[in-house]
Amino acid sequence: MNERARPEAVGTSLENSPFFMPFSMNRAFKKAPRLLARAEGMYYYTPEGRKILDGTSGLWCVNAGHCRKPIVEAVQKAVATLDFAPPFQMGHPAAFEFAEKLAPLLPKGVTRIFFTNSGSESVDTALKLAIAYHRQRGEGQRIRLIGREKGYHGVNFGGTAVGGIVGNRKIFGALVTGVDHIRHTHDPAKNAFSRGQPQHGAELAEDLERLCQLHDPSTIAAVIVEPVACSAGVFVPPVGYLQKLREICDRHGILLIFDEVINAWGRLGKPFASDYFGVIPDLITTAKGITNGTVPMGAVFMKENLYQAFMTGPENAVEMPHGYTYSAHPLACAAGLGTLKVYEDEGLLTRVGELARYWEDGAHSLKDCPNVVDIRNIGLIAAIELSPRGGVVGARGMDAHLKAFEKGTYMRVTADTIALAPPLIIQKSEIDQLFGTVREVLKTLA
Ligand code: PXG
Ligand code: PLP
Repeated sequence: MNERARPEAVGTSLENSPFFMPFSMNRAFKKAPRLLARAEGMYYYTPEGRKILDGTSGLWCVNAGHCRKPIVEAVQKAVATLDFAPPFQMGHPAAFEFAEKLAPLLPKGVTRIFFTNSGSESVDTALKLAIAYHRQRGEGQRIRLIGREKGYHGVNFGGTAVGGIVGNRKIFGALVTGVDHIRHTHDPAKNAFSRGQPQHGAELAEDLERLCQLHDPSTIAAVIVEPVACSAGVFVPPVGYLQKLREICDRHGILLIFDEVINAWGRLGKPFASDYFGVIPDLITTAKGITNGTVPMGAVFMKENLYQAFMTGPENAVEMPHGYTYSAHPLACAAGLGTLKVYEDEGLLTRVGELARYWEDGAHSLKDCPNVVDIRNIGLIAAIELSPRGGVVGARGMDAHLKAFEKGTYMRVTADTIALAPPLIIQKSEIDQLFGTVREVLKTLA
């Protein structure tokens, strides 16, 4: 066992730990910690050596499974060769090589790549790019940004502002001005227990036209949506919905941003959700699976015209005053190159196509379990929504999370919705195991 995996290396109590944990119940967690010490393939291992099936790819990011050798070795080699290189006015070969390898995977017409370090940074980068793009073209009045209710776009100011999860916004003040939101697409009365894309709701895209009329479309820079909204509880776009959003954006000269931080990297059986749904946005934001979660990295992919709009002034001027100290970090680029190799060698960006039906059947087999009010799925994603217990939102969901962990399964829960999205290397027997555990948990849950 490696050193980090030994219980005594962790200490006996975390109750007074100075670590302010992100998006966590700090006090409850520190009283009863759930620690992960190492990982391999489909599994985590606790400090005590318990084996835990990873039902949500870490946080939707470890698409190729854990501690994959080509990725680990690429990072090890990189860290011993070039620890850091300044990304402003300087470069290093792996950054250009990674961009070169990514480009052929991108949807048609999407050609240029800006590197960041997270999904949140990708989102704020894309929003800034959208506003600046319009200004470059003499449409400086296009400053409004439109998000969607229930959307999650990370936690920086721009992403929080266009985000539509109330609990993530309400304590942070005015955020960013000039932001509005279209309606979400969740309609359980018509679409509960849909398999894949719901049939009803394409017309909800018309809500964008309403905001265009309200604000004057010539003031709107961009619309940002997750093709499949994951964090808020997995909301799959109704048939025809994304196509309609694209049409309305085109009609009014508005940029369409797909936030594919989770949707990309084979999760739906294609490299990008844009490929899966056949709708190509102007910008794509991503992170997570771009390095298999090994080293933090994000990226914004954009159409050629966006890039070219910036390549107009004198050649000895900085074209875009934006970037991060760690943009295209050498370790992240190495991890990304190793990740692409695993994805390619194992066909992982399309493997879900073969598994999706089996996965869907497994998910919907839970329909008769107690307290299940909806099941949603697409690609290798499933959500099992439970009714809240005694009106207390999240209590039953948290119990499910804890019970599953006792039974050797990690699964992400948001409020009372269980969200499953395992590594794309999962075997059918492990799909059975995962849904089997969820069934057992649901049966014993008060
Ligand atoms: N956009 C989308 C669509 C995301 O899903 C982000 C932006 C932000 O990425 P970073 O790397 O800054 O976290 C995300 C991240 C969950 C969960 O349990 C989802 C995310 C992050 C943490 C938890 O649903 N998504
Ligand atoms: N704050 C200060 C004072 C800085 O000097 C920098 C970067 O140089 C930043 C914030 C931004 O940090 P990063 O580039 O890692 O996002």
